[in-house]
Amino acid sequence: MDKKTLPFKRYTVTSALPYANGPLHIGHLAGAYIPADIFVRFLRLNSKDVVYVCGSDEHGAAITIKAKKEGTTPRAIIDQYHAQIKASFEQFGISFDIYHRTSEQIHHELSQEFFLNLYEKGEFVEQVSEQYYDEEFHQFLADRYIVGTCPNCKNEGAYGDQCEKCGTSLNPTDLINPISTLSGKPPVLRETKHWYLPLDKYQPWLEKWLLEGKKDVLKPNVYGQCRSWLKSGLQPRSMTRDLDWGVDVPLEEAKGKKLYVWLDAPIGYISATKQWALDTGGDWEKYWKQQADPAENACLIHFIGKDNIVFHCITFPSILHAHGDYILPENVPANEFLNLEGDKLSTSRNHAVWLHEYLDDFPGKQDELRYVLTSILPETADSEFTWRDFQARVNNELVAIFGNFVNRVLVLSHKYFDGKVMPVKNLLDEDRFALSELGRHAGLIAEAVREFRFREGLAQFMNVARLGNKYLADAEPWKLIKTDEERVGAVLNVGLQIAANLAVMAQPFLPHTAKRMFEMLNFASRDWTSAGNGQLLEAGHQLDAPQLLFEKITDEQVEAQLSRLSKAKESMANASNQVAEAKDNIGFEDFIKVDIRAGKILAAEKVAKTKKLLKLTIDTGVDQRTVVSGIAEFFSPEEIVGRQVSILVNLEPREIKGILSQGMILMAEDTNGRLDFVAPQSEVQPGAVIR
Ligand code: B3M
Ligand code: ZN
Repeated sequence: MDKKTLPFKRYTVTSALPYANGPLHIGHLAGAYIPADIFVRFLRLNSKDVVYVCGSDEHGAAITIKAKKEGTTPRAIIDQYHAQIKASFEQFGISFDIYHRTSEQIHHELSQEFFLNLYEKGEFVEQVSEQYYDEEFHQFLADRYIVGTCPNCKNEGAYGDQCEKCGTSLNPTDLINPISTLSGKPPVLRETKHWYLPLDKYQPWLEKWLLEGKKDVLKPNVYGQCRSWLKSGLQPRSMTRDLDWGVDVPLEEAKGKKLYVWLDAPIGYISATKQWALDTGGDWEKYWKQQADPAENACLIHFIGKDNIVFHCITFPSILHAHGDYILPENVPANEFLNLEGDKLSTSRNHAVWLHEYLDDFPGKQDELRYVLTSILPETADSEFTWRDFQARVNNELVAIFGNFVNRVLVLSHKYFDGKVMPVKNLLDEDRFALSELGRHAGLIAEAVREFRFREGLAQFMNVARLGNKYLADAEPWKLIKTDEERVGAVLNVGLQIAANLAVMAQPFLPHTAKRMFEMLNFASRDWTSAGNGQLLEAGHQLDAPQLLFEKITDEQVEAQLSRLSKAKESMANASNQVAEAKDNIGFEDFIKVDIRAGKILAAEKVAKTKKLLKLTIDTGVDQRTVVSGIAEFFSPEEIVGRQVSILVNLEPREIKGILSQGMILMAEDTNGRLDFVAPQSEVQPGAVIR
C-alpha cells in the first residue's frame, strides 16, 4: 500500500476474534484492538467507507477444554464470555460496526459453503492416516488437546497445531514426547480420515504474492516470520477434526467430524460482515469480493497478535485464493506481545490486568488505559506494562500536560471573558508559529497512523499539548491581564484554537476525552480535515463550563494493583502444590472400627440430572450393594465395569439423589482434584480385608 496517502476508498478492517473462553486483559487490547480502533477511527474521520468487524471465536479446543475444566457445557462457556467480552469492548470504545459470534447459523453456513467450494474444486487432499488418540477419553487429539516439545524451538508446551513460542504451525505428529492434555498420558495412534489444505501446492503462489509482493508492505516482524516458514517448506494441513463441537463438515462421509477452528474462525470476519449488512441494509460483497473494476476492490487489513500471523498470512489467504472470488489482505499489521510487571501475561496463572476489573477499580478511566497502552504498544518488539509506569504517564503526561493545558485555557477564558472567544487583531510571531505547528503535527500524526505507527502518532499528539502548554507559559496571560487585556484575549484565542485541535486530533486515540472536549468547547465534532486548522473557533463563540479531563493516579491505587498481582501469584503457588494437611492422630481402636474390603464393580450407570455421580453395583464379597460415587467426570460407566475397588463397607448408608448409597469407594485425589481408584494391584477375591 502506498504509504503517503490512503489510496483506497473502501476498507475492510478486522481484529482477531478472541476465544470466548475467558475475560479480556490488557494484552488483548494492546495486540489487536486498540491499534485497529485508532486506524478505523482515523479512516472514518477521513471519510473513507469502512467496515470494522470482529466477534467471538466460539469453536475449537480452547472452548471445549475450558468447559470440561469448569464442569459445564461449551454453550454455557461461550454465552458467558461472549457477553462479557462484548461489554468490555464497548466500554473501552472499540468501535466495531459489528461484534458477532461464530456460533451463529449464518457463520456455520458460510463456513460450510467455503469448505464445499474448495471440496468441489478438488482442492483438498483426502487422507487416512494414523493420528494420536487418547484411549482413556476415547478421543482423537489435535490442537490444544495435545502438547509436546516443539521440534523447532524446543518449547515443551507446544500445542498440536502451533507452538505459541516460535509461532511455527505444527501437526500433532511433529511434537516430540506428545502428551494428551485430557489424561496426561502419552497417546496411541489410530487411523482416521481428514481433508487437507495443500499448502505445499500453494507455496509458489504464496512466494510470489507474499514474499515478492509484500516485501515493502508488511512490518519486518511479520515479513520475517512468513519468509522463514516458506523457506522451511509448507506442508498440507488438515482442515477437519474428530471433535464434537464446531461447524459440521458438510459431507455425508464425514459425519461427526467438524471443521478445523482455524478454517472457520477467519471466515467469521466475512460472516460478521454479512450479518452487519443484513442489519443495516448494506452490501457485504463490496467489502469482500473482487469487483469487476479492481480499482473498486476494498482494502483488507487484519489486526492481530503475533501468534496468529501464520493463519492470516498463509492459511487464510490460501483459502481465499483457492476460492477465487475474494480479495486478499493488503496488510497484516501484527503486534508482538505485551508483558506485565516483568513477566508474561498469563490467563492460567492469573497474571493479568483484566479489563472488567480495571473498570471496577478505575471507573470512567478508559482513555487513561487506552493512552498508556497506545504509548507502549508492542509494535516492533515485546513491551511491558507496569503500574508505576501507568501512574507516571497518567500523572506526568495526561494530567500535567494535556489536561492542565486544556483546563487553564478554559478556566482563564471564563475568568477574564465569561467564556467567550475573543478576537485577534494582530498575530505575533509566537502566535503564527504555534498555529503553523498545528498543521505540521496533523500531518505527522496522519502519516504515523497510516503506517501503523500508533505510538508515534500518539507522541505527536502529545507534542501538540506540549506546544499549547509552552505557548501559554511563555505568554503568561495571568500577568498580562493587569496591563493588556486585548493581548490576553488574543493569547486565549490562540490557546483555544490549540485546544480545539487537540479535541479533533484526540478522536482516534482518546474518543471519550475528545467527546468531553467537544462539549466543553461547545462545538460539534469535526473530521480530520479540521486537524491543523488554526481557526476552528470564531470570535464571539461561547464556551461551556470547564471540566477536569484527568485525575492523578494515587500511590494507594498503584499499590492496590500490585498487591492484587502478588496475591494472585501466591495463591497460584499454593494451589499448585497444596497437599492437604495431616489430620490429628486417632487410636488403634478407632482404626479397627473401619471395615474396608476389596470389591468389584458389577454395573455402573450415570445418575440422571447430575454431572458428577455414578450409581455403582458392587460385589463386596459380603453382599452386592449400591454405592453412589462422585467420579463421573473422570470415568465413564463402560470403562469401569469389572474393575477392582476398595470399599468402606460399614459407613452409615445415606440417601443421595433418591438412591440409598451403602458405603464408599476409596479414591486418591490429587491437588488438581483428579480422582483415581485405590485398589489391590493384582486380582483378589471380593471381600478380602484391606487394612
Ligand atoms: N481466536 C486465536 C487467539 O485468540 C483466535 C483468533 C482467531 S482470528 C480469526 O489467539
Ligand atoms: Zn516452537
